[in-house]
Amino acid sequence: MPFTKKKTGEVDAVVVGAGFSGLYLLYKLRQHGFTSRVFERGGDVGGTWYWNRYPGARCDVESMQYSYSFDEELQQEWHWPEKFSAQPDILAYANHVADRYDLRKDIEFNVEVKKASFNEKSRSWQIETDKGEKIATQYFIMATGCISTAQIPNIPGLEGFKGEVYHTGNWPHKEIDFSSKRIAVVGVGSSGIQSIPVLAEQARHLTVFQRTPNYSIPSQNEPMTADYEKLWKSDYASRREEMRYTPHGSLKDLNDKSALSANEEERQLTYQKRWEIGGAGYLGAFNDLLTNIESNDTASEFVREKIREIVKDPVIAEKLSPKTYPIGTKRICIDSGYFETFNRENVELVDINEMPIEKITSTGLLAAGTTYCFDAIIFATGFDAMTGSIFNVEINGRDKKRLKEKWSGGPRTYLGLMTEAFPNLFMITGPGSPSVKSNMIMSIEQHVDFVLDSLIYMRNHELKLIEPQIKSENRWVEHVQSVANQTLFPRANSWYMGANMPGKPRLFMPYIGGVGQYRRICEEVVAKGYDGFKFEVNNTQVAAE
Ligand code: N01
Repeated sequence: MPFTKKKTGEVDAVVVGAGFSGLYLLYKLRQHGFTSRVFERGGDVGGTWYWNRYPGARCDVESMQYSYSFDEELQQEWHWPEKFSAQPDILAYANHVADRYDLRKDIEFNVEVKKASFNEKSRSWQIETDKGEKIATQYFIMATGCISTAQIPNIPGLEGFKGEVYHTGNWPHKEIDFSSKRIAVVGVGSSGIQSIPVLAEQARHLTVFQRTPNYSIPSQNEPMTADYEKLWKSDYASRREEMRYTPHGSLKDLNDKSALSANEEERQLTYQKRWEIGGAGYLGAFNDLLTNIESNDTASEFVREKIREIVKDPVIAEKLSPKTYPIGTKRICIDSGYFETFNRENVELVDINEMPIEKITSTGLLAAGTTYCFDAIIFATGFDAMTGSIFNVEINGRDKKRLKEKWSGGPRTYLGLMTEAFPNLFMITGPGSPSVKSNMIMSIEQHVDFVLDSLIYMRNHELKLIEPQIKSENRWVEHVQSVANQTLFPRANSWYMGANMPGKPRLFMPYIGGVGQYRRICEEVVAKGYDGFKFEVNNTQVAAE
């Protein structure tokens, strides 16, 4: 379908972001004859995989599963070189998709959307970009990703540091030669844990500043074998269908047995087997690891024991052993030789609970009176997750209501897709949906399909606006929290809880009820004529029957 604007300056949909959400949205909007403009602040497609180019960046969902399923030809033709893909391969795939469906011509790169205001009179959105352009659109779709707003902590003195400063989530687009350099890495989440082993091999000396140690499971990554690829490709469509109704949107071996029903020997054997297989499937060893603290303790202790075995210096091993939160309640890390790295001569660990960072100096860092000198400081300090990239755009809904104010106590959505008083604003994998607790690409596809089905429904019924009913939104917000409260997740100071950002409301943001369960809820909502939403035909409200 050719790209034709409705009339000068006005389109059916404005999409923010050209990551995996934005690309698929554009494909579907075009396929169904909706005009659109896609704005991307980066210089090319790929979203999170465009920005996160740090050494060692890799996906922790298996390649055969972390990819689009919407086109059988696409999934048959693409070859993944490894079981867990490295960032350059995932970015190459995003580029392939953009080329294959000729998407780039409708994406405007290096353009940031700054403001979006709902116009009561025209019943449409007015979008403003950093280039000063204003665009009117019926639908406004945020495809900005969940972990896209990189955070550097507010440590005094950073601006005076004379060396190089990097953030893993905003990595330069060129090779950096660390070979003669003394470098610091601050932060040991997934990004730190992936980059530290690679940086340690490159740098003269590496000092790791750790606030909270993390549980990490070896990825046991390996080259893709022809047999494994064939196994998937011979049966891709039915495997994808099965994935759509699983708890995490991926096929994993989940043991439906409590850790406490097994005896000690069986438990140890089970954990050992999962450790050898590698990856996040470790958490599927028993069915109650994320709901029962006693069960969780057994899985946590197994990993601590592994750390003690791997790390030669017992003092460092203890420092690297997480003890303050249950395994899995912060995003589990998947590594390639992380703990082993601390046996290297050129690697040092600083526990900032014992040695608090006081300030950054012109030559390095001062922690508890000790001066450390560095040529480069790398912040692996994470993101303002789930809401950060939404708030980067000033969004004003009905009666000039600001989204940031409405969400000042935490995000409020219906199904993680829409929020009341902001008609025709959709969020792909928004807070309150499985999003980061799932195989993201499967969740993106489900949300984009939902949005397009809604747009088609509205076109067929000559409806102008869609918006959640406040009572459905309130019920959904409560449901998201009540499901989370039945788990151990609220016990950790995680970014899922907003705890990594000073002043951010503390509540569990993604929906943890399961990808399959969530999909069934969405299907039921649609089957009941968009239950919980209300529509407007010009100025007349119509509640879903
Ligand atoms: O960020 P994080 P990330 N002083 O927030 C520390 C996805 N991802 O970029 O734990 C000192 O997890 C902070 O300490 P603490 C994945 O979903 C996926 O690593 O808050 N330290 C923590 O150690 C992941 O979960 C992949 O006490 C400070 C670290 O910085 C998410 O992105 C790869 C600090 C931040 O860890 C985010 O991961 C990479 C301060 N002021 C990322 N502030 C894969 O697919 C923060 N820290 C594999």
